[in-house]
Order: sequence, then structure tokens, then C-alpha cells
Amino acid sequence: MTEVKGIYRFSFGPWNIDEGADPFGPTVRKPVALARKMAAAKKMGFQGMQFHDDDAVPDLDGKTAAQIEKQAKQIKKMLSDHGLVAEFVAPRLWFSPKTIDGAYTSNDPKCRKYAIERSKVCIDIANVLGAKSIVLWLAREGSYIRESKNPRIEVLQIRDAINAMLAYDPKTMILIEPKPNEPVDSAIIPTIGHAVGLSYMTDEPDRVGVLCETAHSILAGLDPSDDMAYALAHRKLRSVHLNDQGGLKFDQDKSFGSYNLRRAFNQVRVLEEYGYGRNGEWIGLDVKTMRTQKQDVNTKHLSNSLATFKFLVQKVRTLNKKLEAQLIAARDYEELDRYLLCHLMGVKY
Ligand code: 3MF
Ligand code: MG
Repeated sequence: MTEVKGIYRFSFGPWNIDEGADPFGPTVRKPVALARKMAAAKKMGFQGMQFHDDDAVPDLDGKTAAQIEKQAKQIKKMLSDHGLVAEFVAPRLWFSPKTIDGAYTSNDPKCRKYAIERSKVCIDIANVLGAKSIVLWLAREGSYIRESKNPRIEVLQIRDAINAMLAYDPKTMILIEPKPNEPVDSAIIPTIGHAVGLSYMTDEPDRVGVLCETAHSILAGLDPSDDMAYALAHRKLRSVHLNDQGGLKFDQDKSFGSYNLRRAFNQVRVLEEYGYGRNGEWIGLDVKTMRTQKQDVNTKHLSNSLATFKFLVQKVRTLNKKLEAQLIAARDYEELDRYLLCHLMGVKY
């Protein structure tokens, strides 16, 4: 495999090496310690790790600020010892009894306050880890039945929560990771378009961007490369969660390119064309180990996704641009389609 020269840095989160539990059955693999996940990351060629706040500091809510800082410093050291850096920290706002009805959009003001305070702690942890951004996956912001909430007010509540975070810290970037459903029936910020729109409603739009996840775009019935392009046109694409997804079903987080190679190619094409990564943006993965995978081969989804990304970078870079331009000028898109398939399959055109 030819190494990709240049600008890309790669990351994943510790939840990407999991124990295989699903809603229908228990775990099938043993937990892997964080330090071992870091060692695996480094060995596979990743430069960074993504975190939930409680991946870094477990049982966060019961701890004092001093305890949180101490533990975060230990994780920072662990990262440095492994030659890694932290890409982002995300507040896990979907686990607590206080976020059953949503976090920033809960109908209970005490719960909304908890969500904002927890997000501030997440920013503190990000600062200790040296992560430049926090990611808001708006898991439970939405409804199971529409009539339970006021959807207009929900949008404003999320805006206000983001404003509180912007005011709390002068530097942290806030990245919104939209998803149309799961766990809620109907998310209030379901797509990249919604997230970009919301960013402009905040007090500091330049510090609010988006993280685009392949599977989440597909779940919304959209093409991930178009979503990425839309965010890039707004200069708002600050991170990605590359993976794959077999259409409109549960969130699968399959290995990048494993379901639809051409769709993966187009994501890489859009990122390459823009020069994504030159401003420090990461290529993040959010991929799940197949439940069938045994313990000693539980990271192949990560190494495979990374290899596929690098392979597709080469495919983008070796595309015959002159031929492509000629076919576009002739409006012979059938021929362009044929050429692209031959190029991707590696067969003679
Ligand atoms: C859910 C997700 C999440 C987020 C993560 C960080 C568990 O569909 O994609 O992964 O990516 O919480 O924001
Ligand atoms: Mg994700």
C-alpha cells in the first residue's frame, strides 16, 4: 500500500473497540483497557483519539473539579506516552437519569441546567487533554412524540446552550454532529443543513462548526459527500465520522467503504478537492466491530477503514483529470460513469 503523503491525520474513539453487546444480546468480547486501545491506535497508524467526557473521566458526575482535573491529566499523559493527541471531547448527555427527556431540550429546567453544566465540565476536560473542540452529538434532543415538546423552542434551547458554552470558554470550537433519529424518533437537528443553520444563530458562528458522519447522512436519506460539500462551502466542516451504512435501517457504523465503495470514493473526492486537513481538521472514524469478530482480531474494522481511505485517496489522485474534463465537456456522463467504475475496480478502461 502506497502511503498517503500530506495532510491527513486520523483518529477514532475508544468506543470503536467494543465488547459487541447489542439490544438483543450481551457482550461477546472482553473489555480492552484504554492504554491498550491507545497502543493499538498508534500501531495502526492513527495520530489521535476522540473521547466522551466520561471515557476520559469515568463516573464524572460524582467527582469534584479537582478529581476531574487530576484524572484528565493522567489521560493526557497516557496520550503523550503513546505519541497521540486528543482530537475532541464530547459530553455524554444521553446516559444520565437527568437526560431521559433530552439534555438541552428537556422539559425540566433542572435537567437542562444539568446538561449545560456537564457541557462546561466537558470543555474543562478538553482543555486539560489539549483538544481544540468539543462535539455535540444531540442524541436525545428531539422527541418520541411531537406533542411532548415545542419544536421551535427546542431549537432556541440548543442555541442558548451553545451560547453558554461559547461564553464559558473563549477558544473551544463547538462541533455539532447531527443524526436524524435513534435514540429518539425525531431529532430536532437532523441533518448537516440544520446544524449549519443553527451555527449561524449562535453568538459566535465562527466557533461553531459541524461533524459529518457518513451513516447519519445516509439515515437522513442524503448523500454523505454532498453533506460534506455543503458544510465545506460554508467553511463549517471541522470533523468527520467516516463509516458506512446499508440504507435506512439501524445505525450500523460499518467499516468505511465496506457497503458502497463509490459513495466512499465521493467523500474522499470532496475532501481532497477542498484540501481538507490543511487547517488541522481530522479524518475521524466512527466504526463498530462486527459482533461476530473474535477478541484477538477486534480492531480490523479500524485498520481496514484506514486502508480503504488511503486507497481511495490514491484513486482520487490518479483519476485521469483530462479525460474527466473531456467527458464532462462532451456531456457524456454515461462514459464518465463507465470510466469511474473501471478506475475504481482497477480494470483496464
Ligand atoms: C452516535 C454516534 C456517537 C457519536 C459520539 C461522539 C457513539 O450515532 O455517532 O458515537 O459519534 O458520541 O460524538
Ligand atoms: Mg459518530
